[in-house]
Amino acid sequence: NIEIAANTIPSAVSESDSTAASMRRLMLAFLITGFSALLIGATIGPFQALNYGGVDVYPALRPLLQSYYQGLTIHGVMNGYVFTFFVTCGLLVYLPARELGVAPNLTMWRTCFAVMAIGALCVLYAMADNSSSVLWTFYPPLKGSPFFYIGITLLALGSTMPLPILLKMRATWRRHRPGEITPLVTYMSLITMLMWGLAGVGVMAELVLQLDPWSLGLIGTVDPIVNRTLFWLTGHPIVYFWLMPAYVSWYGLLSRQVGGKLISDPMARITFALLMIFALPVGTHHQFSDPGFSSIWRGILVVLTMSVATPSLVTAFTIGLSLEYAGRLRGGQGWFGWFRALPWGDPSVAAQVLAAVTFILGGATGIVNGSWQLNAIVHNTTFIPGHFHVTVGSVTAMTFMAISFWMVPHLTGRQLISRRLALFSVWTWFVGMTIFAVGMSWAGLYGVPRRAWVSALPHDTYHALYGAASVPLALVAAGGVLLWVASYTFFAVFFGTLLFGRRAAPPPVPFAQSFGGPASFTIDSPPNPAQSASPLIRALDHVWLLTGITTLAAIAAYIPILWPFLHHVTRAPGWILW
Ligand code: HAS
Ligand code: HEM
Ligand code: CU
Repeated sequence: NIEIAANTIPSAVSESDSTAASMRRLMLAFLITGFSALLIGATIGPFQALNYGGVDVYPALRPLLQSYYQGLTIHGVMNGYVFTFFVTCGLLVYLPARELGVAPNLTMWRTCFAVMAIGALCVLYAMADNSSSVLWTFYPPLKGSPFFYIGITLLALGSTMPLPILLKMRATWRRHRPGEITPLVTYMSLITMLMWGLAGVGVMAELVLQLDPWSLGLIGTVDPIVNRTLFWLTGHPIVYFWLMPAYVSWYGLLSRQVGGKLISDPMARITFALLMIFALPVGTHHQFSDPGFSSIWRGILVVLTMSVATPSLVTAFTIGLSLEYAGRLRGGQGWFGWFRALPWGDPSVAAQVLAAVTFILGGATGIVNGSWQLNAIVHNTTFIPGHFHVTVGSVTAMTFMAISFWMVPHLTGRQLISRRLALFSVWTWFVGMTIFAVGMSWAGLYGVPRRAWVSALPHDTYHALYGAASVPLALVAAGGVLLWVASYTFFAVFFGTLLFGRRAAPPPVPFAQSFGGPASFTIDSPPNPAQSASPLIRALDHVWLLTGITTLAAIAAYIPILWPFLHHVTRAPGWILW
C-alpha cells in the first residue's frame, strides 16, 4: 500500500484546475455539436413521417431538398453518425476522467473533435449539393461524391480516438492504485470503445479499399455484396455503440439520480463484456435476405442474435430492480407503488426511465427481426424503422437528452431555464415516438416498404396499395408531428439554458454507488487496502483477453461468409439514381 498525497500526482485533476476548465469547455463543444446535428435530423424526420401518412411536402421544400432520398440521407447521417458520435466521444472521455480524477490527453481529445468535425462538414457538403443521396448505409452500387465517403472515413476514424485516451487514463490510474479493479464507469466506457475500435475495421476496409478510391475515379467498379458485408461488420456493432453509452448512464448514474444504488456492479460488467463479444459476429443478421451464404450460417446467426439480446435482458432486470430499490426507499408500496414513487419531477430521471420503457418494444421487435423466418416478413418494410426508433430514436436520443439536463448546468454553471418545459419535452417525445413506432411496425406488417417516397404516388395508387394500412400510417404521421413539438421544446430548453440560464452552483457528476462490486476511488483518494472483488470481476478486468476473444469470434463468423464472396467477385459500376 502506498501513501499518496493529492498534490504529488501530476495527472490528478481537481475542480478548480485550469485542466478541469479545459475539459468542461471541450465536453461542451462535443455536446453542442452533437445536439446541433440532431436539430437538423429531427427537423427532417417528421417530413418522412408525413410522407408515410400520404402527405408529400417535398415539392414545397424543393430549393432546400431535391428529393425524399436527399432528406432521408441527411436524417440518417446527422442523427445516426454525427449526433451520436459527438455526444459519445465527449461523454466516454469526460465521465471516466471525472471518475478516476485523471486528466485526459487534451491534445488527443481535441484532435478527435477536429477530425470528426472536418468529416461532418465534408459529409454535410456532399449531402447538401444533392450529389450523395445514398442513405446512411451507402450501399454500392449507389454512388456519391468523394466528399461523402472521405467525410464518413474521417468521422469513423475520429470516433475511435477516445480509445487511446481511455487506455492512457486507466494506465495512469492503475500505476498509482496497483491491484485495484477499474472503476465501473471507466470500465464500461473502455469496453465500449474497445468494441467499437474492433468493429470499425469493417467499414474502414470498405471505405479505404473500395469506396474512397472508387468515388475518386481510381478504381472503376466495386463488389456490392462484399461491401455490404463489410458495412454490417461495423453496422451491427454501431447499434451497440449507440446503446452502450446510454447503458453507461443507466448503470453508472441513474441509480444515484433516483436516490438509490445500482443493485449489482458485476451484472453491469458482465453485460458490457457480453455485448462486446457478441456484437461483431452477428452483423450478417442484416443480410438474411441477401444471397450467397449458407442456410446453416443463417441458423447460427439466429442463435448468436438471441445471445446478443441476453445482456439487454439482464439489463432490464438489473436496472428494473435498481429502480424498484430506490422507489421503495422513497416510500413506494405494493406492486407498482415503487414506480410511481420515483422522482418523476426530475427531467433527467423521467427521460431515462421512459427511454427504458420504450426499449421493451425495441427489444421485442429486435427479436422478431433476428428470427430468420420472421425477418422474411418484416425485412425492408417500415417495421424496421419502427424497431430502431424505439432503440436509437428513444433509448439513445432520450438518454442523451437526459444527460444534457444535468450536464449543461454542470459544465456551464447555469440552471435549466425550465424543468417543466424539459419534462414536457421528454413526455411528448416518449408519447410521440411510441405512437410513431407502433404505427411504423404495424404498417410494416401490411408490407408498406421502408425508404419509399410513397406520398409522391398518384392518390389512387397510394390508396390502392396502402389503403389497408391507413390507420397505422395515420399514427405514423401523428407521431411525427408530436415529435416536432417534442424536439423543438427540447432545443428551446437546451439552447435557452446555454444562453439565458441563471447562474447557480454547478451540480456534481451523479456517480452511483453499487452493491457487490469494488468501491471506486479517484487517483488521489486515500489508499484502499480493503478493496474486495470477486474472481469474476477480476477476470473481466482483463480487457485484452476479452478483446482477443471478440477478435476470434468475429474472424470465426466472417471467414465462412466472406470466403465464397471473394471467390465470386462481382464488378459493379456506380449508379446515381436521385
Ligand atoms: Fe436492431 C435492424 C436485431 C437492438 C438499431 N436495428 C436495426 C436497424 C437499426 C437498429 C438502426 O436481427 C436498421 C438498420 C438499417 O437501416 O437497415 N436489434 C436486434 C436485436 C437487438 C437489437 C436482436 N437495434 C438494437 C439497438 C439499436 C438497434 C439497441 C440501436 C440503439 N436489428 C436487429 C435485426 C435487424 C435490426 C435482425 C435487421 C432487420 C432487417 O431485416 O433489416 C437486441 O439487442 C435487443 C435486446 C433488447 C432487449 C430489451 C431489454 C429491455 C430493457 C428495458 C427495461 C425496462 C425498464 C423500465 C428497466 C431484450 C433494458 C422498468 C419499467 C417497467 C414498467 C418495468
Ligand atoms: C429513418 C422519422 C428521429 C435515425 C426514419 C424514417 C422515418 C423517420 C419516418 C423512415 C424513412 C423511410 O424508411 O423511408 C423520424 C422522426 C423523428 C426521428 C419523426 C423525430 C424527431 C430519429 C432519431 C434518430 C433517427 C433521434 C437517431 C438518433 C434514423 C435512421 C433512419 C431513420 C438511422 C434510417 C434512414 C435510412 O433508412 O436510410 N426516421 N426519425 N431518427 N431515422 Fe428517424
Ligand atoms: Cu443488427
